[in-house]
Amino acid sequence: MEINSLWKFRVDPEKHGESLKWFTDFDSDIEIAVPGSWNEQLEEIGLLHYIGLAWYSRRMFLPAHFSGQRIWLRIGSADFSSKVWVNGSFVGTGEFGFLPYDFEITNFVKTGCENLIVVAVSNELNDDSLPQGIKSEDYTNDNRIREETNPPARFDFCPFGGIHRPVMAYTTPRTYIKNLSVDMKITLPSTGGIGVTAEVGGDELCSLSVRLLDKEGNVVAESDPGDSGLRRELIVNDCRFWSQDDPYLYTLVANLKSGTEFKDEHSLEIGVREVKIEGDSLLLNGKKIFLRGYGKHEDFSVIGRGLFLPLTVKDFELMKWTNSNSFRTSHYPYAEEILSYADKKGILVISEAPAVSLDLRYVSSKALDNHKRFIQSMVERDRNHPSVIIWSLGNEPNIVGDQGYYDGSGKDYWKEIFEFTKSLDKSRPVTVPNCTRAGLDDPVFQFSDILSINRYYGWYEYPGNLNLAIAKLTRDMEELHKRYGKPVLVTEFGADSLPGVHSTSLQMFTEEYQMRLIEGYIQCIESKPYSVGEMVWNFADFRTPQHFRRVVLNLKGVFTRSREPKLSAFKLKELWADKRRFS
Ligand code: GCB
Repeated sequence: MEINSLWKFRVDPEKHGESLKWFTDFDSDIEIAVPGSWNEQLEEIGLLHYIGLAWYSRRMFLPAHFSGQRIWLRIGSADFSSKVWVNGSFVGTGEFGFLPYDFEITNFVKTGCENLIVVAVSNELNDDSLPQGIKSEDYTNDNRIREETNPPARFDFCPFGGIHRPVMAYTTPRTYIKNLSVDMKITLPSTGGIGVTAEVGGDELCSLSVRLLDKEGNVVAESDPGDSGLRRELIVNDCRFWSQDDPYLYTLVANLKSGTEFKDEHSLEIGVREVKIEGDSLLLNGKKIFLRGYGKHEDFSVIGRGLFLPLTVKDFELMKWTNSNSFRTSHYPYAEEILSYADKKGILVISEAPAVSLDLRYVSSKALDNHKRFIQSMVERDRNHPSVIIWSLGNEPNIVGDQGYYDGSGKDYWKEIFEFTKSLDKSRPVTVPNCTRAGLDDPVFQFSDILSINRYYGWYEYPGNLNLAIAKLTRDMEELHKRYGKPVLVTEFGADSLPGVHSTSLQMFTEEYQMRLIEGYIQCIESKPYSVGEMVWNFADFRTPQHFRRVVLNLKGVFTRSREPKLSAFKLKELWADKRRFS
């Protein structure tokens, strides 16, 4: 049962709501739509740049037939943290943004009547949070006052606040399937090996059985009914592998029993596929692939970072229209609905943890622990999506160019993060995009399976000079590959452009300049045998904190914020139609 639409809303800049017991409800005439950010919806009451606490409340009617089962409340995401009360009782905390939280509320609710949900959401960040926060004083202390943004942020996207993904109430049986984790191994030409492990909630001893259905509903493989335990393995002969050209999904049905008694059943769409790095190549089902795509954001006018499915449909159509095959969820995990859509549409995804511009000088053991726990939840949430082919564990560490980063602290930090991720999932390559300022000695390269670089030659460095830009890009790529001997992926490159501004000669901010820079980069990247992809920054213009470098939006979109194509979109469509390099 979705609990979206309009919620009562009240900001709490003084943070006195808890002592005033607002969790038992509060007075307010203001309403806000969920999912959606408060920033643009409620700009007129002063919330465009608001950083702080805000309270949401809503009554939900729970039908009588919910009784006798476990009742859950799920918040798809509330950024960047939240606390939840039901009928005045505290039920839990959503520690991280961008990820869902499920709270069991069985003992706090009554069925057949209305129940009160109150959520306090904060978009404040600090040194230990993910993403890491920054204060105005930090800029002053570092002598970087010209870099200060308003609101202060370590990253170049709006720190939208609010409940951003759907809120739901649902039931499970007392003994239930808590989690299903699917792993696979393929044998060419057409055998699929699928492993399924279930985690069970409740105290009964259970066993799992699974069956796999094709699109027509035929059972193509099933587990042996005599087996016990919570792990099952299936072999699928003549398996139709999932790929970007044929995103075929099977339905996996998992059934839980205690003795002979049925307990729970769950179904999941899965794609059978395998991702590998071999030498300088990225392989999907043993075949070389090359990523042609974008860095994106969850960002749109008015709704902010809120999930808006019409936009998801439109964006995927536009990605296909430009002949792209992939995107990176810069700089945080996107809504599950978007990943499921990528599974269906055959779009390849790099899913990213929100460790953006991590400043190791301020990192404590708590921050490291938070980073690891975030990755664990992200992997648990997204590991069954065939579209997710690479994990990105952060973006552009050491953007401040701190020397201490190279003397061990950066290396120790990233070693632990990479090893931890590999211990959770060995089936996907892992990477962290590096920035120019951190340079080619960045410790992330030692641990990454793919060397990812974000480069802005021709924009922040060597502005307006495309020849020099391409020469510098070439030098970085060659040197990187020589030093580390791994495939190279250019995860970001681009230029701002103001739609409708044109010039016959090279001139920054024109549509032509953006187009020619993108074209030059693509020609260079695609000429290197060790490169495995290019992702243009950005798919669409997006809102970002105030700074003299930005005219309200970051304008590096190939599409405007409302999704009209700029010249570069037509150029990409043409360049990416050419598949010769990969046939
Ligand atoms: C970057 C960041 C991205 C920014 C981009 C830019 O390197 O990864 O978050 O938006 O540069 O446009 O400056």
